[in-house]
Amino acid sequence: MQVKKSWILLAVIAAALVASAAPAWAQAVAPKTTVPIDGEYGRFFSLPTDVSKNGHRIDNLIHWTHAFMAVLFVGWGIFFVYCLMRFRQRPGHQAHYELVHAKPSKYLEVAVLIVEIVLLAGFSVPIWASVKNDLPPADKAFRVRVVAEQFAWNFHYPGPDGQFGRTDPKLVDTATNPLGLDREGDPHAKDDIFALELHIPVNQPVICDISSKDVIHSFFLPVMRVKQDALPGMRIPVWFEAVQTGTYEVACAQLCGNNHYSMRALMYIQPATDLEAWLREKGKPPEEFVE
Ligand SMILES: [Cu+2]
Repeated sequence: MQVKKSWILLAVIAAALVASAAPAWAQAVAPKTTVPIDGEYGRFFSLPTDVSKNGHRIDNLIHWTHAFMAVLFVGWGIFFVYCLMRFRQRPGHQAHYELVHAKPSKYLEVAVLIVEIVLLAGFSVPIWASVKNDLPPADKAFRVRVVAEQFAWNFHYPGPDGQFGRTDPKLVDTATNPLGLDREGDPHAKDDIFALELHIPVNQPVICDISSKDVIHSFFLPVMRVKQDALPGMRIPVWFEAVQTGTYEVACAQLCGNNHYSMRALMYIQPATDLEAWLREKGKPPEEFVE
């Protein structure tokens, strides 16, 4: 039985429409938190709100790549339909199988190749190098360790001494010491701060060192255009700079288990003074390190 082509086409268009509306729908039905989240999260074909210094460079790259792909898509689509009609089977026409040595198609393919090389070598690689590899100087950056686990984000701040204390997987206790901090053995660990929320300063570079306690997760800050896999046994730095205060979402972008959907945290972007006050409050009595 032959399914009508127009029905298949309709189904494809309907699926594309549903897929494009899915983020907005997911946001509408998502359980509301008591903390209101700022910004928009990509309705239809738009990108999420951008509150980072480098985000526009990533967005530009996404836009250029999509524009170029749209041109290719339309161009190849027209060519495809043209071929279907021009070379259809009909009486009096015989197919012949020799290669066509046409100049225009060669020029077109070279042009596509050049645009792709320019996109990759001229845009992607330099942006990747500066956004990803060139970390800001350590003395200028605010540093946090991010430890992923099924299904939560743990944040580790160095405390007033500015030094991260030693952690040991043997000391991990999900109820009292989720990071496995060696508070007895290492003096630097005594003042370290643990939280389930990410608090960062506005207008200052932030370096997050990403690791995982169990499986592979992915540290995702949509409004910062940051996405980095969290791998057990590795500590991978990512950096960004917020240009606006507010409350935003930290998500996990790697399907990491049954409750992956619930693996989220809040990110508070604050003026430096507010952040210091929060850290002071959080670091007060050692008994209250654990939430
Ligand atoms: Cu996860």
